[in-house]
Amino acid sequence: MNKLKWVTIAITMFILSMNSVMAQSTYTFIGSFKSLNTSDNAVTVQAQNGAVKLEYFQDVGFRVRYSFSGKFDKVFSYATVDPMPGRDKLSVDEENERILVTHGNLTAVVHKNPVRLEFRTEDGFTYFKETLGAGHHDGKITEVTNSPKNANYYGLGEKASALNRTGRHFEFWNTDTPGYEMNQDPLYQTYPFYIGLVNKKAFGVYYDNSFHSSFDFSARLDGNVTFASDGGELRFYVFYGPQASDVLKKYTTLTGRTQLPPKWGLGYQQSRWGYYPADEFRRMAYEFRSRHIPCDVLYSDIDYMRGYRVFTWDKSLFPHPQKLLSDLQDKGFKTVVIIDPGVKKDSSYFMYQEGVKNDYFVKLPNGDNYIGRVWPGKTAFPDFSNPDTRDWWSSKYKINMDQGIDGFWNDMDEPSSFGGKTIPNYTVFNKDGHKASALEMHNQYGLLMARSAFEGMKKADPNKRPFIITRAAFSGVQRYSSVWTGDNSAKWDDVYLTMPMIMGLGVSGVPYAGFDIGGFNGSPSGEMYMRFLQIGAFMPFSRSHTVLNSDRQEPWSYGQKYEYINRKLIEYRYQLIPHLYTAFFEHTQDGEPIIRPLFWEYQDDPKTYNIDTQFFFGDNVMVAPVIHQGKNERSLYLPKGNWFRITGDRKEYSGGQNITVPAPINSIDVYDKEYDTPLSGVPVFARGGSVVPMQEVQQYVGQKDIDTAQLHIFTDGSGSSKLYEDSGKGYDYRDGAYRLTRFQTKDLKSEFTVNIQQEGHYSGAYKTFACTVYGLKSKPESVTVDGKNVDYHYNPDKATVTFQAQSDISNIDIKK
Ligand code: MIG
Repeated sequence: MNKLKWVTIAITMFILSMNSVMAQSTYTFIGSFKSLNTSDNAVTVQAQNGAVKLEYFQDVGFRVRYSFSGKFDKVFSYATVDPMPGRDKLSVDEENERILVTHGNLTAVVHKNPVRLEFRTEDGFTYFKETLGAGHHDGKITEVTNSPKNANYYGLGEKASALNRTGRHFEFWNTDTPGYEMNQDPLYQTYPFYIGLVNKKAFGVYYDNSFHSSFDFSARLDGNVTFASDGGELRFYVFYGPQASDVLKKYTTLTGRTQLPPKWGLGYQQSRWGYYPADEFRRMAYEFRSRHIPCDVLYSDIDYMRGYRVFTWDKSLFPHPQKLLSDLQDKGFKTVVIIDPGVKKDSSYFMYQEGVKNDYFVKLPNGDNYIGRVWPGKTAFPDFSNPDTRDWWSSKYKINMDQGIDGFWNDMDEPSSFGGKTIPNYTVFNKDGHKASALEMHNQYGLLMARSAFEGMKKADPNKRPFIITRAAFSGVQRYSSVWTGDNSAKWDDVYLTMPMIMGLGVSGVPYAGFDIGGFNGSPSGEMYMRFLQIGAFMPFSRSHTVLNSDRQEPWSYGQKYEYINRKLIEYRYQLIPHLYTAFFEHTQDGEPIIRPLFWEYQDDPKTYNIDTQFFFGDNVMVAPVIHQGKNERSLYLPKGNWFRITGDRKEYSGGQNITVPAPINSIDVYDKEYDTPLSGVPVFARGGSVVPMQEVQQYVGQKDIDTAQLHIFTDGSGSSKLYEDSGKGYDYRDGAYRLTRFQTKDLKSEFTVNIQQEGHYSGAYKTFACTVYGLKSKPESVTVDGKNVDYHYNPDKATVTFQAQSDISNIDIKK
């Protein structure tokens, strides 16, 4: 090669590298079409300023990848399932101005000049359409798409604002935000997933990107939805409904679902920062049992550790942890301990020693371990994106589990570090061998710590269902953990926020969620605590928790009257456990949320699109709590159909209207045994045509063998309901040790029938169904079960019929 050629190459290289380091002054968009390449179940379009690749994943939808270099690396994602669903074949049709890429009845249209994508159904409904489309600027990426005038947006997880995201701007950067305010953003968790509702049809988009990012729903740029991220690939999945539940089913096929938790995890749970020493736990156990307030789990906050060293005990406060934990077990309590990621920098502490020796910690660019400051003082941070770190960390859970710990509570995993809030952006992570900075790994820290915890519990005892709860999270966390909404406050605003936050998580694929009942910061009044509990008793995760040095915050801390009401609420939760457990099961099947917004069930009714303070608790049961001080009633919207109030007076209402119902603060003053008035402070309704399975109260899950399910059967409507049963622990259900009962009701003029079908064989299943049928205005002519007349009791005041049946029946027929 001659000298000139070398010089030319050198100059070209120089100019090329200058180009990539020189800041661009404006965003560059993808530009116009150059060529089309179809191969290997993928369609790649090269454009002026980059390329776009389309693929279709089975039961998920289209994946879109943009590359501004024109090349595509192998995809690596912590959020999506591994292995990924298979890729389907696409049919491609190139025209002059556009390319049609079709899978089944969905088509991606690639317009050529400029290259812009549009997704539509066979019948011509465009649900997702690029306007400015895909652009980049110094590694930052953006995607601008059309937002029709009547569009409504949901999702993004635990945002502290109204459920409907339309007209708002949001950010994602997991942040420790103690005492957050209404509309404060960002909070602890990141879910770059939303559901759009246009012309009553739903679609969804998931941006598989963990950098600091933002979503703008027609706020900064009217008529558009903008996703922008500070880095990474512009890679997203587009899901089509038309039902919102179809969208979530597809999203959770991609990012996974929550498996059945141990059934005790559905029980009421009690926590506070400051339960110590050991005898305080014994006292709590005694209080719950002697007051007959059901409770399954007690929590230990950071106080149990020796100088906040994870996987240790402070022996001066907890001299015999094993003895304590077995005493608590004897009384039917499970114990969960908090785990913070920060490892105390202490050369005599085994976790620090092992971490330093084996390079398990997050590093500075010069290779030193990064040291921050959290509760233990100076701390190193495990790099959970290093597979060796995950292996090591997960092997430690056995230490606590062998002592009798049943579950783990991951905190400070944003990660939070005092002074500067989090660790620096330039810290270095392993990313399973790919190497990345905190810019990319920050938002996934909690996800990966939860994964380690999950794997740790599995390792220590493969037959135990893991119980993990985490504060920080990213899409996919539902595979490993439940979540709570961090440090809320004893404020009325926060009583309201509980509902849009938990519904926001549910529609974003995270069903197992809850909030600190009573509020973390500050001390609620008895009234406020009760109002929190009237919501919290219906949450998948139901736990009271509060800050160090606040007033006592147990269900009995507000005088006898409130203790009575609070006990009734917690008892009611336990009565509803068969229904709640069934909702958990449903999620495992299709990703359904447990707490559902009204629009979820009534997508055709736009009156439901902005309701933040009513929710479905599993199938068929709707809760409309009071969220204002001094209020004794609640106005609410009943969607079409018929509704039976099941707390308080048991009145029947017809839907499609707003109603106002009593919801007294001092419901106990009007105590009437027959109508359970202590519960009348919270309006709860069952849908006509549904079957709601309940059972007797127990003080903790599994306290006694219960052989009778109480089936509450509501007429004046037709519909389907389910009851799922298994042992509540272990994995026998995967080998068929479960029973799933499906109820189908039919309400005709002359008769009301329930068809019952069962699958699976579970030896511990209910033997008897104690049935109560509601809404029978006159005494029925006959009640038959599997064709045989049964003895029944008719109560004209309540318009109910009650009777007993075996649990393996297949038909109930009530001749009106
Ligand atoms: O810096 O462990 O959200 O539930 O009680 C505060 C003490 C650390 C924050 C958690 C809270 C927990 C508290 N933690």
